Amino acid sequence: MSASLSRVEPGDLEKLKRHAYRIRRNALLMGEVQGQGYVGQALGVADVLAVAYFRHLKFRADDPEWEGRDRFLLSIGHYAIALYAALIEAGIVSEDEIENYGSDNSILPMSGMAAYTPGMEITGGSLGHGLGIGVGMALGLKRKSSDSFIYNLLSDGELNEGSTWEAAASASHWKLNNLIAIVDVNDQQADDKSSTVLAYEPIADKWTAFGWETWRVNGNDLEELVQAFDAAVSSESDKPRVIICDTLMGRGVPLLEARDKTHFIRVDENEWSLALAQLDDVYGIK
Ligand SMILES: Cc1ncc(C[n+]2csc(CCOP(=O)(O)OP(=O)(O)O)c2C)c(N)n1
Ligand SMILES: [Mg+2]
Repeated sequence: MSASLSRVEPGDLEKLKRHAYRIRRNALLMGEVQGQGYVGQALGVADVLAVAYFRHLKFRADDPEWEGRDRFLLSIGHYAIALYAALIEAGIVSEDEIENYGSDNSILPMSGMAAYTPGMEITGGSLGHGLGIGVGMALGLKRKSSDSFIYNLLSDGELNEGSTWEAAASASHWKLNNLIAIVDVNDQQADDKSSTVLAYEPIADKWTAFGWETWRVNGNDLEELVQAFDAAVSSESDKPRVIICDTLMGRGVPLLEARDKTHFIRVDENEWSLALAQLDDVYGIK
């Protein structure tokens, strides 16, 4: 962590913890509908989404295209289930949609598509493009004198893409201090551990060298996340900001945390109720 740390009230943490629990629960319920999916990512990134949506993002649940909103760009289209879980918790998408997840004509397709889902700002499944889109949007908002932020969630797998680094260089060139990148470092991608496929360390030094203000936190620790997000949002520098979040896939459900291959998981029918029960247990919910 760099920058001075803000004090986080225990009550705030309790509220965020509750949101993170419900985001995880929504993701498991959607996973159960299809019997499979990118549930491990949703569980891993739930704490990050809780802090982004319920501490910082400006949005209107009944008017997702409100011009004054902050934009949350999901560069990793396959993480759609994670964002849906947060959009449901935020009241932007109705809870009733859970049972339609991934079926034909659902507003919640398995890979995120902007035209289908309120609150889904971009279609991000072709990896490595979200940050470039974020740069364009951040530049556009600046030229309109908007005070909205662009948040851009990308993955460690996307650090393998040259386009991510072109966007990173452009963001500092254009002094896009309204752009906050969030990197989910779960050390996993489709083929293997990310660090085995292409070594990515030292990530923080790389972003700093590209002209970004940089924080690195345990992405499953709400207090650390709050401190980094607070610092990124309130910084007065003219640099773009990045919060690098080390997360654990499957976090909050021990049976999924223990899985070897977590990129796309299949869960036996009887295991979904066990997963939900384990989540309640971890959160001390009876
Ligand atoms: C440009 C592009 N190349 C390849 C893919 C295929 N693909 C889908 S997910 C994925 C893994 C990407 O890494 P990461 O997002 O870190 O995976 P996770 O953490 O979800 O396992 C790949 C290679 C893609 N969607 N887009
Ligand atoms: Mg990954």
